[in-house]
Amino acid sequence: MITIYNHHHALHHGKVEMFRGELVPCFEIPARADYVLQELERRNFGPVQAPSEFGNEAITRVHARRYVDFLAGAWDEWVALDPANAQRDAFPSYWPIRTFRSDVLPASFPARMGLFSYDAGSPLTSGTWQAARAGACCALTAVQRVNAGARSAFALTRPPGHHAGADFFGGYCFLNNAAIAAQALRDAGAARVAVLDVDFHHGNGTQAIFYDRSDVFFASLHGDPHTEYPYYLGYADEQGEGAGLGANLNLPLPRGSDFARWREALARALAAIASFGAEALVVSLGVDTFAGDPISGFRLQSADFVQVGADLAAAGLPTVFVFEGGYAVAEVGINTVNVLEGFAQRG
Ligand code: SP5
Ligand code: ZN
Repeated sequence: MITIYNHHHALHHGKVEMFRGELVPCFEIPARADYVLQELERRNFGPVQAPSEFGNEAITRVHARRYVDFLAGAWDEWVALDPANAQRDAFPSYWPIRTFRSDVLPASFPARMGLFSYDAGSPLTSGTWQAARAGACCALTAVQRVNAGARSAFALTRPPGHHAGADFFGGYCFLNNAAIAAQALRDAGAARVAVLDVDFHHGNGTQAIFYDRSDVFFASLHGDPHTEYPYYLGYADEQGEGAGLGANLNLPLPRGSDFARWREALARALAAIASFGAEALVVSLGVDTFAGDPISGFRLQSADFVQVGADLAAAGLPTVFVFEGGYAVAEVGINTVNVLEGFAQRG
């Protein structure tokens, strides 16, 4: 399997995130992608290539232009507030929750920071835009490889993407790489595309982007939002709206779920994708379902990820893998490459 690797990922390097009144060290760190790359190379898994360049047009197919413009200039605006900010990660302090307006674009940078985000756990740093933009190019290049006939391709990038919506960041995510990939597959001629999100956390951004659309099916297996981040979306009764009704499937599972239980849900998601008639598949590949993950609550073992890959391959669809979460840094490479290897073996 071809890997498209984001050589610029480390330009995004948050120091801290807000957690229960404290700034704690970031979980989403550059070493995560380094470990995955190292493991790919150790197993001699396949070619690792650089992404091609793409303009912002493919990004604004799923993201609002005013959000993309905001991200591109955010770090400079943050430092312009106070030169000392150059040493600090940027965080929002205000959010336009219910009863506030979100149609007006405030001149104030901190006000826009809140308009375009939903949590205080996602530091924006000097190179966040460059890293996220290169990540979108990775996803688009992986799509190109699959469109050229490859059975599958893996976009190895960070920051992750599945929590980012059309016009907001959060959950360590800025540009929704999986959604960008799905849209690119549609634009290249696939009539129906499925996004399957196996990260521990619900892919609220991806769901929201495609919620009213009948051409992109979204299925997600994740920790029950009653108790797990992102809390406010990901419930089983969210089935899509308008033309998209029936094209959204959430399979929340209780904290502590083991692989047997998780795999039953995977089978349900894959059956739904098959009856939808998808011609191509995008997998939001988070491995924070691992038992040793420091911020998640499922109990998958490293060997289970090989079976996950084989189950995904059995769907028989051209497949673009996009790297998402997974914070047990020492095992993130093994677990991720186990999925890819299970897929490739089953072919
Ligand atoms: C892509 C992805 O997996 N994003 C996850 C974002 C989760 N953000 C909330 C994390 C809460 C951190 N909890 C720390 C617990 C320390 N014991
Ligand atoms: Zn996650």
